[in-house]
Amino acid sequence: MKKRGLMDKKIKFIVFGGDGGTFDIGLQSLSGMLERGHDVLYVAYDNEGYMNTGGQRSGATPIGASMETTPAGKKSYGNRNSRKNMMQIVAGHGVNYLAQANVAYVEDLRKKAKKALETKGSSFLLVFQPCTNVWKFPTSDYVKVGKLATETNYWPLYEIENGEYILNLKNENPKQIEEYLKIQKRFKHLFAPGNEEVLKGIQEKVNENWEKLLLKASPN
Ligand SMILES: Cc1ncc(C[n+]2csc(CCOP(=O)(O)OP(=O)(O)O)c2C)c(N)n1
Repeated sequence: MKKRGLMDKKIKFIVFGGDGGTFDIGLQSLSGMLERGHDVLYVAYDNEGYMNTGGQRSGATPIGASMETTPAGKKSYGNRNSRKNMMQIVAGHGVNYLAQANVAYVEDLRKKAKKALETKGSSFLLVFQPCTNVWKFPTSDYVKVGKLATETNYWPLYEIENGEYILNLKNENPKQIEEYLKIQKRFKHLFAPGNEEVLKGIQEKVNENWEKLLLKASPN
C-alpha cells in the first residue's frame, strides 16, 4: 500500500509465534524475513512443544520431557533430542537485536520489547512461557516454575546487541536443575530408579551451556 501511494504511515510489524511455528513449521519463512531484514519484531513464545494440538514434541522440547509423541515408559525416558539453539540460528542471520526473556521477569521483558521495537530492521525475542496443561503443574506455581528456569541457569536472560552478548542476570548460587524438574509431571519419570544418568546429563548440559554463555557475555 505504501509503494502504491495508498498510505504513508510508518508501520512496525509484530509477529507472535509459538515454538513449533517458529523452530519447525515456520523456520523457512522466518529465515527469509531475517535475511531480507524486514522491519519486524518477531516474538517467539516458547512453551517447548505443540500445545494447541495436544502436546506433541517440537524442536524446542528438552531432553527427558514426556510428550504425546515421546511418552516416557519402560523403554523410553521421553524426548531424546536436544532443543534447537534458536538464538544462535537467528543470530546467524546477522540480526541487530535479539534477546532471551522469561514471562516471570516482566520488567526485563518490557525493557527488551522496547529495545526490540526501537531496532531498525528485524529483531527477535525468545520468551520462556510455562504451560500448565502439558507440563502439568498447578496454575498457582506459574511464576515459580518460570523463575526456577532462570534461577537454575536453564534459561539465562541475555541479549545479543550488534553481535555483543549481554548477560542480564547472574545467579550467585544457581539452584540445581532437579528443583525445576521435580515440580513438573512431564519430568516425573526421571526421578524413578534407572534414570539417574539422564538427570545427571541434563545438569551437565545446563552447566556446559552456561559456561559457554559466560565466555561470550559481559555481565550487565
Ligand atoms: C502449516 C501448519 N501446520 C500445522 C498446523 C496445525 N497446528 C495448529 S496449532 C499447532 C501447534 C502449534 O504449536 P506452537 O507453535 O508451539 O504453539 P502453541 O500451540 O504451543 O501455542 C499445529 C501443529 C497449522 N496450523 N499450520
